[in-house]
Amino acid sequence: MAGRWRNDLNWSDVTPEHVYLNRRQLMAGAGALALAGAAGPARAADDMEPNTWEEITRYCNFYEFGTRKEDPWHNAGQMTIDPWAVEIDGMVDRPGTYDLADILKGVSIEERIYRLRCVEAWSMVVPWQGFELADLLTRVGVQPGAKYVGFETLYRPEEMPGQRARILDWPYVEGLRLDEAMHPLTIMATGLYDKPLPNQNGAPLRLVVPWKYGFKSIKSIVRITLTDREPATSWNKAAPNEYGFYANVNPNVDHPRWSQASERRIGGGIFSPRQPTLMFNGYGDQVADLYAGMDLAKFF
Ligand SMILES: Nc1nc2c(c(=O)[nH]1)N[C@H]1C(S)=C(S)[C@@H](COP(=O)(O)O)O[C@H]1N2
Ligand SMILES: [Mo]
Repeated sequence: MAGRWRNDLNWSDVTPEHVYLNRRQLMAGAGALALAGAAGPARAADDMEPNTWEEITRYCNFYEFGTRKEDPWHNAGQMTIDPWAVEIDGMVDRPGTYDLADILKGVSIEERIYRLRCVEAWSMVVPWQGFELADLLTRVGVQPGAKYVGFETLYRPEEMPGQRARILDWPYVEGLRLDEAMHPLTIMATGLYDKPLPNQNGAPLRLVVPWKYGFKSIKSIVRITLTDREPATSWNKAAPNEYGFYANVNPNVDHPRWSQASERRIGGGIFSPRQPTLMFNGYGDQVADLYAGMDLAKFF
C-alpha cells in the first residue's frame, strides 16, 4: 500500500531529521515537550510538513465537547471509548453491530499524511493512521441499489457536555456519495503520530476525507448506513445556505460570510502569510473525475 498515493509518504520522510527526532522524543514522554517546541521554526518551509502533536490535539473542532478550539482537549477525556461498537445497517449484505476489535482485525492500518482544511479557513497537516473505508464497506457487502453512506457520531450527553446544549441537532451526522466513500483517499482514522487517536480528534474511529472541508470528517463514529437517498448532514441542517452536502474544498466558491481563497496554516505564527487554498485541497488530480460535469457552485 505505501507509496501508492502521492500523499501517503511516511511522515519521517517529509520531516527534517532534527524535527523528527524531537517529535519522537515528544512521544516518549512529557519531558521532551520543551524540545519539540524548539523545533517550531524549522516548519514553515514545506507545505506538507506535519503539524506538531500539540497543535493537532489542542486546536480542535468537536462541538460535543464545546465550541472553543481548546474545549475538546480539556473535555474529551470523559468519553468512554472502550468498549466501542459500530452499527452497520441499511443496504448491506451483512448488517450488524460490529465490535471495533473485529473491524480492525480485517483491515490493514497504514499511514496517510493529509492536509486538513477547515471551512473556517484554517488548515493543518496531519499524519493519520487508518484504513480505507472501501475495505470495510466491501467486507460488509454493499448492495447494488446503495448510492450514499451516512455516518453518525456517538450520542452520550452525560459524557459530552456540548450535547447538553442545543448547539447542533445531535447526534452529529454526515454523509458521502458512495463513490466518494469508496475512493482510496477516504480513510477511517484510528491513530495519529503512531499513537492511538486522542479522544478530542475523534477516537476511536473517525472519517477523514481530505479533499472536503473538515466538517465532513465526522468523529467518534457509532453508525454507518448504506442508503439510496442523500443523507442529512449536521451543518447543512444548521445552515443550508452556508454548508452544502458536497463541501468540496473550493477556493472559487466563497462562504457567504468569508472568502475561501486562502487559509491560515495553524502553527505558522501570526506574521506568517496566508497561503492560497487549493482546489479540492490539492487532491484534484485524484478526485476531480468524481465531479465531472457538475456545477460546483450549485453543488457546494
Ligand atoms: N462529531 C463531530 N465531528 C466533527 C466535528 C464535530 O464538531 N463533531 N467537527 C468537524 C470539523 S468542523 C473539523 S474542522 C474537524 C476537525 O478535526 P480535528 O479536530 O481532528 O482537527 O472535525 C470534524 N468532525
Ligand atoms: Mo471545520
